[in-house]
Amino acid sequence: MTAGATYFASRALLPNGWARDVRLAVSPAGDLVECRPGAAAQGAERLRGAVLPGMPNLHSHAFQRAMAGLTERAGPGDDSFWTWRELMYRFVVRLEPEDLEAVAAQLYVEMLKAGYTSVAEFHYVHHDRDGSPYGDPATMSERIVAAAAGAGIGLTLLPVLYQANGFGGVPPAAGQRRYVMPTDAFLALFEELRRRFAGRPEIAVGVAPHSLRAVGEGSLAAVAEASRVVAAPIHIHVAEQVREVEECLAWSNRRPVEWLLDHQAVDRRWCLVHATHLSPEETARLAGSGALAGLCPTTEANLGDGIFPLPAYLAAGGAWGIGSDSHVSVSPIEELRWLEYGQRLTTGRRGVAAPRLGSTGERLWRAALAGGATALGRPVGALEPGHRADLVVLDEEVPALAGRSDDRLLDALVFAGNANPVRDVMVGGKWVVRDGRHSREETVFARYRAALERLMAED
Ligand code: NGQ
Ligand code: ZN
Repeated sequence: MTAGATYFASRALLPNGWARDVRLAVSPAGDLVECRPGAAAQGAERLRGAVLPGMPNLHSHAFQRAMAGLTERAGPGDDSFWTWRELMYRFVVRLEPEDLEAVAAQLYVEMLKAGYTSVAEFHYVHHDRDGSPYGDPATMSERIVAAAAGAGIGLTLLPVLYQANGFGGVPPAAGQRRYVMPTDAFLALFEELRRRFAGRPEIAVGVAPHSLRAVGEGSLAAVAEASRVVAAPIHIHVAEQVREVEECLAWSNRRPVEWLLDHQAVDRRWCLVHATHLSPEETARLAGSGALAGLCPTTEANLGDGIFPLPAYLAAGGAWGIGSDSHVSVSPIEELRWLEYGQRLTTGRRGVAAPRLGSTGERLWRAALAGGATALGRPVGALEPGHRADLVVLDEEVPALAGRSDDRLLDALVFAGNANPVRDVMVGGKWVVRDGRHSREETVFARYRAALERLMAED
């Protein structure tokens, strides 16, 4: 093991706000052991700009990065979430394990360069192209782990349970055959992944029942219980599209989030991805549950999902984080900007994310750090002893950040920039990005390009 290291930042965002002259000591295992403001620089490596905790990305389907931009051509009929999903299913059928690893590694390199230092991978492509299980049921999961380890990003692996093509147990469609698993096989996979990756500080394992459309009441209860006994995160897509709300009402007389809150002990271990369509009562109940709303603004815009009721949710004390989901954008800045802009466009107000005095950019960044860390179930998202040494050094030489001190800096970062101001990125005490370059970016990109050529040849 190497010795720990000590760094010095002239300014850094600590849990209580911006601090000056901060000494950050990192243990050999990659944990922060000291974060002391007003300290001396002596003997420490100077960081070359303002330091932020790295952002957790709470929702990713890595393979979808390879189809970003391919679904923007009009077909003969109306385009919607559901027609996009058809194209996505056709793309999934082509993916070999090495393609998944190549695409995920490229995506994770891009995430790191953009300031995400950890990701929750909502992983549902489990089986071979014809739908038969691989000899090792963790084959595809292993590729995700290899991609994350190769890129150097922290990972919360969320194997997905998928069983039906609609509420009430509609049988799965042909395009879903790579996802479908019996509950006992799924629980065995979850246990196996936990066993294989125990003791790896950069990896956590949780569970993800895909949605109330895809998982029935009994299976959902079994998965929730398995995660509860080991205190693992549990993520689920919910109420993303109006049609889903209508189908849930027809099936159960309840709206999706209402149904979930009525049937499960939803608490801060839970992340409800999207949760776009909420009644005022659901909004208040969800906020009060302590669960995270997993907001993915650029994907939600791209798919025409709708706008999350952020003002009422914040007023009720709700927690949230951000995810890049289908990866039409890979930038925490863009997710946060779109989150706020969607609200401004629909409410006619400004500063919606920061209803009290203060910096909107800082409120957005800090809320997403705290929510993301909870959703990932790992000690990340804060420059504080006991947390992973995941940090982002901003290049203060980019014009948008020039002359912007402390609480103006994050406003400039979120609302005023075009160039990516991320200069250096550390994950678990290791530098993965220096001067805007990832240490393995050429190799990773060469593999990605080869995978893309193969995938597009099948078009
Ligand atoms: C997914 N994506 O699992 O990739 C979904 C589409 C579905 C988003 N919901 C599939 N954005 O919801 O059935
Ligand atoms: Zn999703």
